[in-house]
Amino acid sequence: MASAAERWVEDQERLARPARVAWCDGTEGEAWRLLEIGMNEERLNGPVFLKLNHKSWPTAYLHHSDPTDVARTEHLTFVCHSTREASGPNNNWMEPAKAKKKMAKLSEGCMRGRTMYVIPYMMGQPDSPYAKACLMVTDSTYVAVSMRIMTRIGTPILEKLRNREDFIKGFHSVGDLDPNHRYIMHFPQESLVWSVGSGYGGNALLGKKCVSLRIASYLGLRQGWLAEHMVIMGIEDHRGNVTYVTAALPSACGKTNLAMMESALPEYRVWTLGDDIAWLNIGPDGRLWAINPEAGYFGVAPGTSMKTNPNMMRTIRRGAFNPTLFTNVGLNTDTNEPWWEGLDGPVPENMLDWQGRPWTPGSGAKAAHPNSRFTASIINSPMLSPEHNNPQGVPISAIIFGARRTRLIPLVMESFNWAHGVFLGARMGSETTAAATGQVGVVRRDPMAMRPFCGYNFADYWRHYLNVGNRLTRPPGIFSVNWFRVDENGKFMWPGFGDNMRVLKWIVDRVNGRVPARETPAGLVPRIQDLDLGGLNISEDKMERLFAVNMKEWKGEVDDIRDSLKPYGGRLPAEIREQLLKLERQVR
Ligand code: GTP
Ligand code: SPV
Ligand code: MN
Repeated sequence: MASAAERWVEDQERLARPARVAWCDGTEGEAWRLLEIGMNEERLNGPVFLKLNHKSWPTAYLHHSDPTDVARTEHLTFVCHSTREASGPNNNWMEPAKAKKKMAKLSEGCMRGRTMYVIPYMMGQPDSPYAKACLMVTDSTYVAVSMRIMTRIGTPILEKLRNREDFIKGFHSVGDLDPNHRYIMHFPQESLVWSVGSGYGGNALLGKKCVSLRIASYLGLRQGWLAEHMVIMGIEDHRGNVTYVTAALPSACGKTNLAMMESALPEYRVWTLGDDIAWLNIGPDGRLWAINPEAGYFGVAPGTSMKTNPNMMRTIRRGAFNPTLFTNVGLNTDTNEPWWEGLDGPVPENMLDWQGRPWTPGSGAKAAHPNSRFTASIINSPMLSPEHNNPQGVPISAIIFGARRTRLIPLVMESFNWAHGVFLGARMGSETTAAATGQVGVVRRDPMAMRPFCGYNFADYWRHYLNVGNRLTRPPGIFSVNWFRVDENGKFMWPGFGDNMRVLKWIVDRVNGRVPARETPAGLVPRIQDLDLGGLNISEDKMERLFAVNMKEWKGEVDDIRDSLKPYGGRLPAEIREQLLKLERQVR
């Protein structure tokens, strides 16, 4: 008798009518076969994969996505609970039956003449009690190769899938790539993702935002855990003690850089566990435990260099485990090497831009798309935590909420308690970036860096967050950080990157009860003398300004926060309303 998995795949085949069906076995031989297929497969203006210089970039390949398809499209992303209220004001909603009809129409025969890859995969270490079994189909060779880098795939996972019905399903087709036929639909009540019309990023690599955040956050609500847009890292001090922290920052606001940081403080070092997504479970010991459901990086290329992120440069140049993919970066045609703005060394003389057109620095536009990315296995990371495969995960001592704010928000702040910490997250705002289509650089509310990723009503999410805190006997401290405050000339006041360790060290000192803090109306901030600023050339005046909390300037901010919470009405938890009232009193 066919398993539920096989029956589901047959249904998709009947709908999409591919020329052939290929079940991915996850072997290494298969990876090279898929790359070979991609190198000979014409899409757009060239092959799916272009082999790069393997002397300097071992196992690296270049891919171009359609120029209309270069970032997540939030306006085309829907979360379809049976009621609009369950999806919340934070999501686009469509009545599930109507949404399915629409998607079925778009999917009808959409894989004609193409291969349908069937990918059995697991989010999380397969033996972890917190891992989830998933199954997806796709007609994109690029997505098939990417999924094997980003997740744990293959036949052993299929065995796990065979005797169960509760796996998470994903249908993906590039369709005709017409933006008018592009939809990323989620059906959380059935653990189903249905994505047509895009071949790039979170729209297409379904294990990432669709499954591990939107679908998983709703599973977490029902099962008592949290799926978060967070880095997981271990911070080791000179005595060898490792403190594990997670950090939530919106897209393209510094998670990957933080997770891979080369510490400016010689007696501290960072161990990476994850750079984008964390699943947080309440352990039997009453602590919060984190696993990274993913197995790879899908990181922003521009700005990545030996100066800003040497460990990532080493990772993407290593190519030891799985291929490394580059998408929408420039190409140095003399050396056949990838190139992007911010890469070390001089600008190459002969270049093609991210659309394959001849490019010179004088041409005004960027050679690499601002949301161009690399895809690389986390195994290639030189600073991979020895705990990365631990099925239980790691115990978390601090949760950090960070955002991109040129004004108001101090470099670091600690919450007074869990409820205040949840409010710090809920009232987060951040200036928008190129990671999603739309205007860049405007402040928008992005609670917990989850605005585009929470698979249900934010009001219910905050209540769930509060409940998780109440169930923890040893809850982590909650902090907020902002690396992006600028001076009157618009220059970043804080050097950032490796120097962020100075802030992390204070956080570690705080959760270990080693230093006192200074109270401001917005939260607790460091006394300057408790920050290790050794070797850093920064004036005392600048340090003061990095921590300035002048509530008189917060009026507009508080108005904006109130407006952002209004749509949740009576559903908003009382604790959040109390915190807002407190803040309102402070600006009066
Ligand atoms: P997603 O993959 O979209 O979720 O992004 P991310 O949060 O992992 O962002 P990433 O680390 O790729 O950083 C994106 C941008 O932020 C890059 O342009 C970096 O140069 C910049 N950035 C990262 N850390 C810092 C920092 O400490 N200071 C400053 N000024 N910029 C930073
Ligand atoms: C993000 O936008 O937060 C990303 C990239 O990590 S994507 O996978 O496209 O969502
Ligand atoms: Mn992300």
